[in-house]
Amino acid sequence: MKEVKTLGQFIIEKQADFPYAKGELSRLLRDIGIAAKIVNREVNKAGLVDILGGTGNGNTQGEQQQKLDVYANEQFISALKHGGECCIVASEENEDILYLDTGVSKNASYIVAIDPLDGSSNIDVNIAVGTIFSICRKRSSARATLDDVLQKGTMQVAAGYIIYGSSTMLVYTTGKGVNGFTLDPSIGEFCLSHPNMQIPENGNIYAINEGNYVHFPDGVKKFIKYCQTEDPTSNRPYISRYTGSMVADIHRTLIKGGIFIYPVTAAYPKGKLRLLYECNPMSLIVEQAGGRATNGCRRILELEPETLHQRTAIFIGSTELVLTAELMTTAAEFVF
Ligand code: P6P
Repeated sequence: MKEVKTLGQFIIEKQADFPYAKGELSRLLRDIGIAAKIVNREVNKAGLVDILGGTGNGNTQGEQQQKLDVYANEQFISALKHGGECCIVASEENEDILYLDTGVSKNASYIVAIDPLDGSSNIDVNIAVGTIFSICRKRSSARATLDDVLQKGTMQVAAGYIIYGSSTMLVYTTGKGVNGFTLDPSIGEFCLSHPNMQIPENGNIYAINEGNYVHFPDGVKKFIKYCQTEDPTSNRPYISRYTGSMVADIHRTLIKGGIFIYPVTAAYPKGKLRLLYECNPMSLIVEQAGGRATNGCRRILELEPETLHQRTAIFIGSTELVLTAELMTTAAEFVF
C-alpha cells in the first residue's frame, strides 16, 4: 500500500530544512492550501451555480471581472487575513495593496502577491484555470509598506500555483526544489504525487499566441519559424500548444518540457503578464526545477519591480529551448 503524504505533513517535515523556522511559513502555506480547496469546490461546479460569467465590473487591468475571479480573491484574502501570517496581500484583482496586519495578523511578517484566478476567461469553456502566489518576507522593521511588496523575484521565500484542471494540483517551492500535490477529493487533502519535479532540459512543445504574430519582434518570428522548420536531427517541427491559461501552459511545460513565450506585442509593448504575481513565482518554480526564465535577455527574478501591476515579457521553460529563443532575438528588440 503506497504511503500517502499530505501537504500538511510534507510542509511540517520540510520545516526542518529551515533551522530558524518558527512555523510561520508552514502555517502560511497551510492557509493557502485551505483557500485552494474552497476555490476548487466552486470552480468544479461553476456550470451549476450562478457564479459564472462577468460581474459587469472591470478589474485593475481593465479586464472583464468574472464572478469566480471575485470569489477566489475573497477566499484567498480571507484565508490570509485569518491565518495570522500575512501582513500585506497584493492581488491582481485589487488596485492597491491590502493591509492585513491587524488582530491575529498584527505581527505578521510575510507579504503575499497573488493572482487568485488566472486564465479565468477560460472558465466558461472548461479549460484549466489556476491560482499563482508569491511569498516574500517583510523587509522593513516598522510597519510593512509598498516597498516590502516591490521586491525582486530572487527575494521570494516561496512560490507556487494551483491548477484547477482534470485534477486539482498544488505545486510549490521554498527554494529547495519543487513538489506537486494532487487533491484527493475523497479525503479533501492535497497528497504528494510529484516529488522533486524536474523540467526536461529540452523539449519539443512551444506555447505562444500566434494570433499576435504580425506584432512580434523579428527575433520571435524567427524562433517560431525555427520551431516550424523540418529538421529530423533536432526533432522539428515542434508541437504548438497554447491554452490561453498561463498556469496550464507552464504546468504542461514543467512536466513535458518545452517553452512558453509571451513577448512584447503592439497591445502590450511591455509584455502582458504581471511581474510580481505571475512571472516571478512561475520563474522561481521553473528555475528550481532546472529550467530558465527571462524577458528575452534578462533573468526575470533579477528584474527590479517599480510598480505593483508591472508587466514583463517572459520566455520560460526548458533551458536549451529558452536559450535558443534568446539567441534569435537581439537585445535591441526588448523593453528593459
Ligand atoms: P492572450 C490570462 O488572461 C492570461 O493572463 C494568462 O493566463 C495567459 O497566458 C494570457 O493572459 C493569455 O493572453 O493575449 O494570449 O489571450
